[in-house]
Amino acid sequence: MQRILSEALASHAGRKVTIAGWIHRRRLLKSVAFLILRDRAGLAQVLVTDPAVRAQLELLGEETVVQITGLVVANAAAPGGAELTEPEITALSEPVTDLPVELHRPTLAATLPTLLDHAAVTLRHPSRTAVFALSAALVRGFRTTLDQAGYTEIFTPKIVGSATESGANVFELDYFGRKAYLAQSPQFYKQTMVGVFERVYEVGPAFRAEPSDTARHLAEFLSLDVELGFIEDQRDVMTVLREVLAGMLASAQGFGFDLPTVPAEIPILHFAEALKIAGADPAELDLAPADERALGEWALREHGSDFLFVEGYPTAKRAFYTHPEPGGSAYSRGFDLLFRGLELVSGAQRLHRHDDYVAAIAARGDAIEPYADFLEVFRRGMPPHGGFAIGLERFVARLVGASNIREVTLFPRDLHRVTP
Ligand code: AMO
Repeated sequence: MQRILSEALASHAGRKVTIAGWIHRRRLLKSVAFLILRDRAGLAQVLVTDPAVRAQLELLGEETVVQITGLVVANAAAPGGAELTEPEITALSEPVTDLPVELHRPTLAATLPTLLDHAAVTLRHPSRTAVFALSAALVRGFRTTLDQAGYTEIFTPKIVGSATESGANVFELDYFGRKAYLAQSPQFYKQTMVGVFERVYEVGPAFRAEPSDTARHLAEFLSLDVELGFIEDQRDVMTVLREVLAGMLASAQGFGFDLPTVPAEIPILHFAEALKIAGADPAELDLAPADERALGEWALREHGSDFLFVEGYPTAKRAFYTHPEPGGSAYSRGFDLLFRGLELVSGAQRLHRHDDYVAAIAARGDAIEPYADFLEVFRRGMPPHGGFAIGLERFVARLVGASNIREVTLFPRDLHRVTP
């Protein structure tokens, strides 16, 4: 018997078919019973009139995995406009304990710890599933946009020999008796690969030993990294980022979320102006979360935009590889993209000359030696280049209005959680 998906029922009216999935819900009425089956495509209604099948159904709990063969009949009141009748039900696997949540309710009523402790089950709820379908579509859009623009996808190691972002929040591990780290970012490798492919991207995990227990930090997140050569300055990178965001959102239509549009020109503020608008102390070297929120409101009010670029962050607060504004300026060619008042992306033009790296590292009082492998490529000819990294979970959390990044992460890792 041909097995079809729930969504295809209506197109098989009048035929005998088999569907398979989980018992989402049972409704045992006086004269008839309904079984709502859930598969990867959605829900299907099964009408039970035979007393023997009804007696069988009464013994099958929710989330039992079943295969059902029956006759498809058009029914405007059923999900998808058709239902399966005269069913023969085969149970393939029966749950052995009660469910931690009621999956058949339209909204999942559970605390965050319950959602996460039982993630493999709570993720079955259609509201949670939709979030991860959205994430996958965003990543697909990221890849497609960059593939079409001539970028090469790279896969770089996540066990690395040195920290890239800052020494403090790096996970150290014992690597055959030597010290190694979990990569905080593919930063060095993506820059290095500009020297090979000119334009590269990577989709991969990034690890941060984040001591901050906040609603927007994870110890492991998905970093969408881009790096490109032959740029004038950070503005070229920001243009690419705009295209990438538009491509991601275009690919994410159709999952039931109301998605924003990316303006043709995302407003840009210089860091110093941003501090003023946020009402922050002009001596500050970074934007606090409250400043970012105020700037998000400003961008929406003044420009009708959910997105805002802030460029020219002080060099002292950015990573050593960031290109400063020329002429002895204290500002850099580093930028952030704020989305609805939250930092979603960091990027910059990078240094590309060997001597500039040596000077920048020395100016920070750091030793050159740990960076020797990275610096080698800058002795061999590197074009002016820059790039950025988007935090996927932050993007999704803001898009779906989740108040905590953990809600949109399959199996979040944080200060307190390393299981399930
Ligand atoms: P940065 O450290 O700002 O930049 O990270 C880039 C983006 O990744 C996301 N992000 C996080 N998401 C969840 N939990 C975390 N702990 C976390 N930390 C960062 C944010 C952030 O904007 N190498 C540079 C990027 C570059 O210049 O190309 C970097 O890693 O959305």
